[in-house]
Amino acid sequence: MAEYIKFKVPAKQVSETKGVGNLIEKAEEEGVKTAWHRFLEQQPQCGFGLLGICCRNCNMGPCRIDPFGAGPTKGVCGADADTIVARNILRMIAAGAAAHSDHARDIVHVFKGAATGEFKGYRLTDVEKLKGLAQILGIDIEGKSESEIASEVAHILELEFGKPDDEPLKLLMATAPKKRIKVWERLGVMPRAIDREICECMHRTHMGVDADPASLLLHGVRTSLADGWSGSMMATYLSDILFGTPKPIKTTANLGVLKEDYVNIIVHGHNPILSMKIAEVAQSEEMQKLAKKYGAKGVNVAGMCCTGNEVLVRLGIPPAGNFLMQELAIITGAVEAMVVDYQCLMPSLVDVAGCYHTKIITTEPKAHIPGAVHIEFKPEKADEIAKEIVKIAIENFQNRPKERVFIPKHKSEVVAGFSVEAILEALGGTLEPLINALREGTIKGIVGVVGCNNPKVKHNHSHVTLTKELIKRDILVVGTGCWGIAAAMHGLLTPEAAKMAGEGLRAVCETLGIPPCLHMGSCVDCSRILIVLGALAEALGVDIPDLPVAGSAPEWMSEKAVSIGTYFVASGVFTHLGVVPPVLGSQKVTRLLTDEIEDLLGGKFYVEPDPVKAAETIYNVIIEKRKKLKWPV
Ligand code: XCC
Ligand code: SF4
Repeated sequence: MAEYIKFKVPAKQVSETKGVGNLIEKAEEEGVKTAWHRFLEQQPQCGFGLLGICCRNCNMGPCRIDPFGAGPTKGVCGADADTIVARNILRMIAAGAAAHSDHARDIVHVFKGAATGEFKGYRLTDVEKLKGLAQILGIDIEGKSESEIASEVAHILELEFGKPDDEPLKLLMATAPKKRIKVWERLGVMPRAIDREICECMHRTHMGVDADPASLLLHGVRTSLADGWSGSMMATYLSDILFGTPKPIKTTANLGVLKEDYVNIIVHGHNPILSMKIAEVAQSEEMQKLAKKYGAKGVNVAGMCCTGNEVLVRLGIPPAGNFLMQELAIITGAVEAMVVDYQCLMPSLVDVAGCYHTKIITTEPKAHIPGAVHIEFKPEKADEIAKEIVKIAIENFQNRPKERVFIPKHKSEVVAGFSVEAILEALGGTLEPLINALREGTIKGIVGVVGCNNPKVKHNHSHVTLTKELIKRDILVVGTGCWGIAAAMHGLLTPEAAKMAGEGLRAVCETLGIPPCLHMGSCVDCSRILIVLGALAEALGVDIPDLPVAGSAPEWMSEKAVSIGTYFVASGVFTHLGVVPPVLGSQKVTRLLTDEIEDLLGGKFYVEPDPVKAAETIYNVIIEKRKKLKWPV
């Protein structure tokens, strides 16, 4: 249904990415609203919310603190701005950690079923990685079958969620550097069980429990550590074992990957369990034939957001866009089905799809969208269900409004799939060449750039600008999530992009034949960045805060990003945020997060919306770290 569009979007100015502006214009002509339109309708956004000083945690409220000090300074219960801001942030961390880790839980379930042979559609693909994981978890693998080893691994990992004792998380103990573990032990923030820490966040923030901002934030640290070093880590490990550890793979990215004469299916969400199947089934001869019967040349699968990254790094499925482009893909008029699992799915997809022929297919019992077709995915019937979904898409091809199809032609070449294993292989099997390049200063440092899009920021502008500014300064950029897709669409993920890098980084990239920006996968794959950091620190005999590294989330929006940012900081990383988090209502919390936390954990947050300034500061931080290591600057 066409809608009245109250505010027009300055289409050519809201994005750095080619094709986006054209589709926003098309949307307006056709009476379709996008996130940018709704963002304008939301202006001005609530000042209390932006500052983090509204509380709805009990029904004496909602309570708001007057940021100017003239009105109320406390809620009905007496909670002040510090308590309220800290509690709100803790709840964001809890939600983010829950999203990542619940995703991990689903993967463990399938992994276990693959191990026992119960889920016939899945198998253990990377057995080397399975054995490696078993060994670091302390499992004796001598004489055991793959299935036995996997079952034991699954048993330990299942317990990570809810084991009843106070022992630290096993996967964290197996993967985090010893020096870090000591720091966390001293602070009393070693996580015990993933669900428990998340549950405790909810308990502490309930009316009348924890009122001390420092204590609240430290629990946030603990919860985020459970996410990074166990929940997300587990999702990465097990996805690699099930579907293969990513290796460099070539494809293209941007809306131009949609094909006019083909049935286009977009997989969107986060979990690879279904998206990998859809990609596999869609490419089968049977489905390609069926598509021809319906007048198409075949079936084309494209990705969106992180499930898009999962199939990109393993199968070379081209991403059609990142977070803010999900509606635009439908607005092309050329998408027969968008198959979603969970996280980062705008409920508006159904409204937009209503103006075209696209079917939005939800598949997860925990993620329904009113108006979507719901086909519940069950791993025991993976192939059947994937087939059913692909068929629906194919049959929908005949309903495509041909006269309204417009696919922007733009797409860029991409090499993605840099797992830690792939990076090691590119380096010739050891970290030594990278360490030497860092030590000599050929590469000045490494920055992990991750995270979303946010209409508060010019779409992809901060991702791309910050990245270019960093590589120009001989800083190797690694990253995940929607950053990865932004970098892909802007040509930063090709070996040729080395031309945009400083002399030193350029030489290293050219010798190794790698891009100056390495796409490591989806958001849960930020765990791969942790592994790299840990390995570098251990190899150099230092702790992570000593390394010339930093993190950045230039356009973040999701609560998962808050959890990621926090575990980066807790792991000792200087972490830049390009969008202001809702903490400014409390000077105390702001100071804790952007300053004092560094004394405790070695990392801290740094907030700067301007990507050029941010790059400059990050560079300076890296130079300081180099000086402390007595490395040339
Ligand atoms: Fe953010 Fe994580 Fe979502 Fe993209 S998909 S919008 S969380 S970057 Ni992972
Ligand atoms: Fe208000 Fe306190 Fe209730 Fe929050 S917990 S809504 S501040 S009374």
